[in-house]
Amino acid sequence: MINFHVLTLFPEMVLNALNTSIIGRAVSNNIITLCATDIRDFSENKHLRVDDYPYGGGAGMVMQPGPVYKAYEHALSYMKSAPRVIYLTPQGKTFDQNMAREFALSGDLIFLCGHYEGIDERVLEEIVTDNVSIGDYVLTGGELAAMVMIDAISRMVPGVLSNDESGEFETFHDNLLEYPQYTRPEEFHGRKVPAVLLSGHHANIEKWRRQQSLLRTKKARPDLFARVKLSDEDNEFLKS
Ligand code: 6GU
Repeated sequence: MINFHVLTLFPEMVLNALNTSIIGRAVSNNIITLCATDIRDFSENKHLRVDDYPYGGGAGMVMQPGPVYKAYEHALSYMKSAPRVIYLTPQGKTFDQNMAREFALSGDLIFLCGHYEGIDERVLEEIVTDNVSIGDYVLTGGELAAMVMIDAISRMVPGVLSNDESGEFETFHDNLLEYPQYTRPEEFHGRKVPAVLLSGHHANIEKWRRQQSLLRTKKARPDLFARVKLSDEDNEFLKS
């Protein structure tokens, strides 16, 4: 059981996207909960503004600390234990599968999504426990990053994936990328399914898949490949 609570200026964006497909099913089955609080509901002025000019000048606007703090307190009121508060920012630590596994062990998680040039530093100092980025590029806001994280974390929670969808042997296990998959028909646009997969010889199929994973990882992700634990048989194959 894990409770996700997103603090955002665009709650409908987050809820619409995540109440779909596998994550939506997990919400319906009460395996995870998903809430979004609109930071604008806690605006401190009559025009419902939540941003203002940066002290010291410069381009863009900065989100004010007050509405963010009040939205955080509102989210806290739904929670039992002290949650981790994740601020989505390109300045954060890069999200990966290990982080997804670790966050999946949490009870409650709050995701804070910024917009404009960012959020007043003082409220970040007060509430944020983890700064996380999803990669080296700049998004217009934290929402897509929060959605990426919630999807990846949720599928690590027991009961979210069915047996068919189970992620036991898949990309990033042992730092290997997945082998290629085929289904019917046996021939498509003149391309045949590799014969070994039709052979029914399970040991040979496993061996072929391992070899394909090794080749793919070496070619596409040398950084991951450097961390793969190679067996004697793997080394033998890679030499040939
Ligand atoms: Cl977490 N937020 C924003 N705004 N841009 C990003 C990001 C996060 N991660 C990569 N780019």
